[in-house]
Amino acid sequence: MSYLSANQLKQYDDEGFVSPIDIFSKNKANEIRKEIELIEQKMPGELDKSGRYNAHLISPLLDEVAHDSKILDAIQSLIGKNILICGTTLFIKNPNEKGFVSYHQDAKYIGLKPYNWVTAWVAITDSNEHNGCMRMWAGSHKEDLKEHDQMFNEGNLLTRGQTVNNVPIDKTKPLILKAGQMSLHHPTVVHGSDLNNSNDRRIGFVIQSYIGTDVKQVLGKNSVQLARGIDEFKYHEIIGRPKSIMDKTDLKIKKQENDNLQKIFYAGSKQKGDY
Ligand SMILES: O=C(O)CCC(=O)C(=O)O
Repeated sequence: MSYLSANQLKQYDDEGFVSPIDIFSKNKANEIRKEIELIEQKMPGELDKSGRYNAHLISPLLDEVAHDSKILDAIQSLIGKNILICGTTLFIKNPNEKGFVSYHQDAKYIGLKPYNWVTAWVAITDSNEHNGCMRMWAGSHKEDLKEHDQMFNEGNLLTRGQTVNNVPIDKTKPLILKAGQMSLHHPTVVHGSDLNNSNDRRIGFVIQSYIGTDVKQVLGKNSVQLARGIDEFKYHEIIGRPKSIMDKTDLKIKKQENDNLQKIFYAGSKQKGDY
């Protein structure tokens, strides 16, 4: 039986996302926030810019989130029982900073094919319209990939400011989450987010993405962790899980993975007909 209800599955099919889904208590979300802030305090810069990717490789608590059985039950309802974790991203918007995310489709630049994958956005703090929650263009996942401009604009949290223009804002829906809830979104749904106008941080820990074992990386190389089931295709190298926080070897692995990821993101920009 599917972990997601018939209504939730319908929402994903019709709109390209499902939200909100209860996962953790507020206390657990706070504990996770403290672990993130401990790393920021002990290793300034480690989680900034390209360092915000794959923090689960140096944090046992974030690793635990990525392997959480409730999250995996929901993912299994969408992509099947053999599941790999192909990366994570911390989307942090601090108050008084100009952070936003331009409207884009993940499938445009992540290089994962076929689209048997899904992104889980786990709210570590509340996420709402005041502090810049994600907004989804409902139903846009049913159309082809769209043209994206590369804007490289100030404050844009996307590497190259990939932007779909002329998004009908009245057709977008805010994904309002309490700390400890998550949303799931489809690789081709158009989405973005506005500024954080609150006095606190907005933190999302994003498993980007959970992929079926049949999914290849066509723009470069990703290592993965087996989250559930068996990897009968073995398209990717398997990477270990952290035993302690900020372990030296794990820090090197994270750096290597993130260097590979930058190559994927920039390879995406050179594709013919792209951008
Ligand atoms: O956190 C945000 O505001 C945007 C996140 C995003 O684009 C994503 O998870 O794909």
